[in-house]
Amino acid sequence: MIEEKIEQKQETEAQQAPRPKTVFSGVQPSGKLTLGNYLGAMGNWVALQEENRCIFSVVDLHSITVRQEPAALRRQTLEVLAQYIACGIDPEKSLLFIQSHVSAHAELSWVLNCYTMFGELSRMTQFKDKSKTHADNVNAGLFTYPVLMASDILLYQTDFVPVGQDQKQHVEIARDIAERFNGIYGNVFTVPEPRIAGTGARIMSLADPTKKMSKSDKNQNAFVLLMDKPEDIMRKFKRAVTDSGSEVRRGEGKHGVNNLIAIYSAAAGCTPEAAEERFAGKGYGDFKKAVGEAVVEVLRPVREKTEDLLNNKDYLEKVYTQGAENASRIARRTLEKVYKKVGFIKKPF
Ligand code: ATP
Ligand code: LTN
Repeated sequence: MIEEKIEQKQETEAQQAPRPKTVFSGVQPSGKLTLGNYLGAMGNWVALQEENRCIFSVVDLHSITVRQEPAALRRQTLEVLAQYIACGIDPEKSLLFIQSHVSAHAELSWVLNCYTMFGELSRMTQFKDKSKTHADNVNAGLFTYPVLMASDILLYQTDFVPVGQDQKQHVEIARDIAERFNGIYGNVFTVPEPRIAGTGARIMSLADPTKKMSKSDKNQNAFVLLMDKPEDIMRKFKRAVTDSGSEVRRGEGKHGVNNLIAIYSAAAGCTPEAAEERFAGKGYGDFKKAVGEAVVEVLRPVREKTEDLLNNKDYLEKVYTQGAENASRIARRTLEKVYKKVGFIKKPF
């Protein structure tokens, strides 16, 4: 009798408990990850694992919108997976998988292509930028990139998408596609919301602080890599472009100092105001050294753990195999619903 009551109580509590929110994000294995990727994306995912259902993918399908060398792509894919774990993403708590292992992404993407307008895609700033930087290869995949990203997000009925500032527009088009589809067929997709990092949301190049820090920059001094050695990190910050002034204080047009203060506060875990106070009366030289040291300390465990994991390929294989199985199961449910809604005959096997 008592047991029954307890069971009943547990059931009611379970019904009343809010559904955990689903979080989805991804990084392209298009090169070596930078401090920008860490502060704008992965570094912020760790805390989300405690209270949400988190799904993180290494989005290799996206990366071939720009030509990749096959052996390097394979290496980088494993390296990104290892770096997810090294940053503190726990495969026991979060689902980690490689995008090309779950065919539903490409399949949903085709359907959603037919619900996305040419004009909408033409307005995407990433497409416009990449068409300029890769003028010799403006392929259709580069154009429909946001549709594949919408598919990634919508397949898992995602509530939140934690990304850097540059990806906000892509999450917004995913919302528009979801709302359009739901408007025609009823509630098929959860409409996702972007979650943009605070101070780390847009880390700028150390060589030209008016440009985003990007792993595909030709200038090696423009970015800090997660795998850079401490002496390289210190050298890159020492050379970082600042402004003509001398005060460590943010200000309009002070792109270099603004960026270094953002990096320092994100790495040292303080507010930009506290960073300014800490360096009041100090020169740029001392400040740049302190920024370098703070970054070295944040990245040291990530680099060491990544190196360990890359020596344990069996473990990584286990993680991505299990991840692909679990992700496929969830993704298939949404894909079947979509196929049914648009009028496809149920698959016989
Ligand atoms: P690429 O240079 O090849 O276009 P990328 O360095 O921009 O790549 P992505 O794989 O496209 O990296 O981005 C992965 C995540 O990192 C995204 O959430 C993106 O918003 C974030 N991110 C990338 N660069 C920065 C940056 N400079 N500052 C903050 N966040 C960033
Ligand atoms: N386009 C993203 C990577 C990405 C992504 C996603 C991020 C692909 N699919 C889904 C969040 C959710 C980028 O960072 N360049």
